[in-house]
Amino acid sequence: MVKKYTYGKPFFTGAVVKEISPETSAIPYFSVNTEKGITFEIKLEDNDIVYGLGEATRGINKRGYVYESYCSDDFCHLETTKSLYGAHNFILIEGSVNFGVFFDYPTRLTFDICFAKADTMTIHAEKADIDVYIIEGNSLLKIVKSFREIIGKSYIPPRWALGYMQSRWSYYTSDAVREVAKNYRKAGIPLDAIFLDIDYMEAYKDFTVNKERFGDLTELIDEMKQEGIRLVPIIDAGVKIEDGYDIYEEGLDKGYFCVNKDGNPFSAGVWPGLTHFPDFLNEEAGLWFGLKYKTLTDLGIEGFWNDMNEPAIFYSEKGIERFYEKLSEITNGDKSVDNYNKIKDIVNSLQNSQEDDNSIYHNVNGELIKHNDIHNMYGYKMTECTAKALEKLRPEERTLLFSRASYVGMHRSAGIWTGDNFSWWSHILLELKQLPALNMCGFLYIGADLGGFGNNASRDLVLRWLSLGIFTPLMRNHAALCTRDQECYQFENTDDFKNIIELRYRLIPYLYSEFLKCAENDEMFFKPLGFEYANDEIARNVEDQLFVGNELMIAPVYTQNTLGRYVYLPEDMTSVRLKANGELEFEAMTQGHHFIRVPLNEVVFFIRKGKCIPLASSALSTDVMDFDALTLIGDKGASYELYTDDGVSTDMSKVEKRILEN
Ligand code: MIG
Repeated sequence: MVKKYTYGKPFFTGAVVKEISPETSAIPYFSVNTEKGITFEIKLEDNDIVYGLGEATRGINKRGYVYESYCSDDFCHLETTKSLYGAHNFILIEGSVNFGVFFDYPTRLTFDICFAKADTMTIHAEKADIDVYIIEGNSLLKIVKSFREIIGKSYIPPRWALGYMQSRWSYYTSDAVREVAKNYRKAGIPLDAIFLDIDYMEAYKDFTVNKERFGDLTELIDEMKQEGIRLVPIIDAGVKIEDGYDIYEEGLDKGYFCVNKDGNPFSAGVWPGLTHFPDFLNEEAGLWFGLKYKTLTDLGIEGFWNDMNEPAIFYSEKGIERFYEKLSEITNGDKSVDNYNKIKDIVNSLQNSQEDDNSIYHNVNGELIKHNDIHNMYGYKMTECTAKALEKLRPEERTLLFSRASYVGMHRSAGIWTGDNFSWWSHILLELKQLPALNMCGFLYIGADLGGFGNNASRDLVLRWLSLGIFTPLMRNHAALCTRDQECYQFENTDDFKNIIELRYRLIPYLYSEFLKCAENDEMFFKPLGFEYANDEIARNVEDQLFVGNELMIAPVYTQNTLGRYVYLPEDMTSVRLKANGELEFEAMTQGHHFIRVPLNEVVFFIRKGKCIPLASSALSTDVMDFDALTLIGDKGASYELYTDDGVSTDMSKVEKRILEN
């Protein structure tokens, strides 16, 4: 059951698609204070768990820290980071009370989850204009489902997007792309896509292609497609200011860019140089930008990733003017620490500054709206516009699309990747913890940069991360500029990588089928153990294992130089061990704690009691996989309901449902 409580005049975000009339009675559970903005407060018992917040740092249980929903380009996020790329204001409280709550509020929202006071959670917004939805139900899964029902169905990618994908900032030439494909094929490692980062463009201008380095892009796309490999180009939010560049000139002419208070387009420095930002809050402007993807779909492109759409800003034109003014206050030649600190502050004030977010304006149905009041909607609306345009450009087939910034509601249009992580062991575990929280908000097509984006990845880290990645719908290896190459073939004994990625391909019929079910029924693909075992005190405190779909449990290894790990089984299960030779070994295991040995080149996962899953044979790409020749593994006598289709059609009524008996 969902109830809505409206305070003030909330900005319409479109996150909730179901019409719900606001209650006139006071909100339950919370005390509300409207002295300064609005603050919701609730007392919690020691054993209550707070789930949610989507893409955030720290635990599956969010207790003990302060988080801020404010889409941020935080390329080096630590345990202390409060805001990441997405803003997902859904939380779920389990224990002495059981309910979900969604704060529909498009800009900075602070969640103090038992940090200032161990028994108190407070949620604070600067403006008392907010819609709050209270969702009740008799289990956590039902509460999530009720929430998902009001925010609308999740995006479904084409099936090939569940294949393994390789990315890099950047593959600079079409020959570099060919080289990646050749090396993967030579090593016999499956691959379904290669990503094009910003350097495929001409001077980082959206919807252009660099002629010297990618002059043969059309041929390249066809050649790769023959190999079963799709190319997926990046699109950035900022449009380069350059005379003669059609996107810039049209946007300027039509008034489609975000403006300063004076009505002139807002300018900021990003990769292309000085840019304007399309005003995605203005529907007409958004659709105009979205239809520009045609330049690339016309060449045969079937997937995109939208980046820099928090929006990320290196500096604004006004900001750099302020910078020079402040610099004049610095004493030339002064070697004091004071002066050093001043210089440092002035430089640091340039990037992603609050002052800039306060100076950008949007045109929403003819009304000027301050960016800071709707900040968390920018990437969401960019990607929604992209998706709407792609439906027009490629009406028959699903297009792969994912974004960096997001807000609840964007899950209907696309997936997300979790932004710039590092090649750190702690970021493997962070990914695991974000997955179920993202599912709660409807984001099903999700994954992190496998192997880590920043810093140099070691062979063992990539192997362990892939061993988690084979279970995430979005399975992409991506790395930053100036870091060690981390394509699988760069390391010794590529057969170990091949074996693990082949397991992914064998699992695709299951993963795809579970994905379709979750999208159809508003369910979670990744579940913390406590969602099924709320009365098992140990299960509800497990922070490093997940159910994947309804049949599997995973317990990835996320520490270096280890024999394996402890695993808690909330019920009897069958462990499945992928051996280095590709064979699967099964062992019946009893409920309770176990130490599981997991050599680097093996993967262990668990099939739940009374369940079985289908496996296919692996192939070099999903295009050449046989999705009909399936074998079942798991409990004898169990059955599995398989969802399957042609993998691309936008008509989801074509999905076939078939019962397989083991
Ligand atoms: O400022 O396009 O998160 O995946 O490789 C960096 C270059 C811009 C950030 C993205 C990352 C991408 C990079 N981009």
